[in-house]
Amino acid sequence: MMKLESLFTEEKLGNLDLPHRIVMAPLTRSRSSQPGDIPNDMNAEYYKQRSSAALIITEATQISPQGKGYAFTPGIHSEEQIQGWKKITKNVHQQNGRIFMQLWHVGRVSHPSLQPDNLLPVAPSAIAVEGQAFTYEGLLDFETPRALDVNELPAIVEQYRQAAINAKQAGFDGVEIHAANGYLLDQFLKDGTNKRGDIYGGSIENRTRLILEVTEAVTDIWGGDRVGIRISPTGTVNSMSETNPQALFNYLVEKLNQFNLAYLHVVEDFGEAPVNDFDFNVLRKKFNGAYIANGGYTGESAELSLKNGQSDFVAFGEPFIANPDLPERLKQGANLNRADPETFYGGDAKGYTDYPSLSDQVNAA
Ligand code: 8OZ
Repeated sequence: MMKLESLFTEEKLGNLDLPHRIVMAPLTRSRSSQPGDIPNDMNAEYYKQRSSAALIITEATQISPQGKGYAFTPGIHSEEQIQGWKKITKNVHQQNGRIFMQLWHVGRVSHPSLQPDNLLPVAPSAIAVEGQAFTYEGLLDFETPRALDVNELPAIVEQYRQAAINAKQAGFDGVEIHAANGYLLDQFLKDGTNKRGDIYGGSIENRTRLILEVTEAVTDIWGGDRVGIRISPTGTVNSMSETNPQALFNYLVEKLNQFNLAYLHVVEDFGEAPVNDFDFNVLRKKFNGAYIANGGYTGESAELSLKNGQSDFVAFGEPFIANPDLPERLKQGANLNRADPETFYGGDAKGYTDYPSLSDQVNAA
């Protein structure tokens, strides 16, 4: 067995000292209290159990009612939600953990039944996602979204700014801007979804405009060293496509450097066919903060990535669902519990807070 030495060295992330390199990836679990999309005690227990991550990044959290696209996901736009999140940040801090909130606007990946006044979801251009939305009435076909007017974009930036303020009130250590996986900011970035003729569409400079405005607003609140951003340059989930991802993301990363962000979090693989000519290392070399790699890593492949200088941290998703004490398990070379996909989204404590840690297993034996 390979020794996972690099995984267990300390490293700075922004101005935070992290004890090792194993980050908990953002994971949608769809278990907030209704009505109101409010984080609850069960959610607080789930995050507490996972406090030994070098950094927890929360599940994607809607910045506004309009930013919601899935039933049961939590928000950060109401007082009740802020109070709910406080229980989570308190729990994680009591265990000496660190936690960033992931700020999310889904754009077109929503459904009128999830939107204020049952209005159409919004997007850069009126192009529908293929497939179905996860609503309170079950799976429903996506509809063609309404293209945002250029005059509405300052209010979108404002939604991010307010959510960043609310996250600070809720006691987070920082925030991650979700610009990956086909949601609003990714829809503006990529040319398959952005057909705009104004200053937010067309050239790479124009398509990166909204994300840079959002980053400016969020770093205004937090300072760059408490902000990260997540991107998925080659991702195609949610009907995404881009003609020239390398040029687009090279440019974006160069522009992001002005904000001195803590980290760039890159979804390198979402279980899709790899894009052979995309070079993630170019992004890593261009970026002036830490690089968090994500996408199907094991302890061993993460170790190799760190050792080869391809990343500074590695974010694990599924393994953290099933192994609340994942860092300790990797350190000991212990067996990993397997995650049950049936309980990923929605439901109760089953498949959520009932996965055992090593100490639970010893006590049960
Ligand atoms: C899985 C199911 C629902 C949402 C993402 C927020 O892909 C998500 C998500 C993932 O970033």
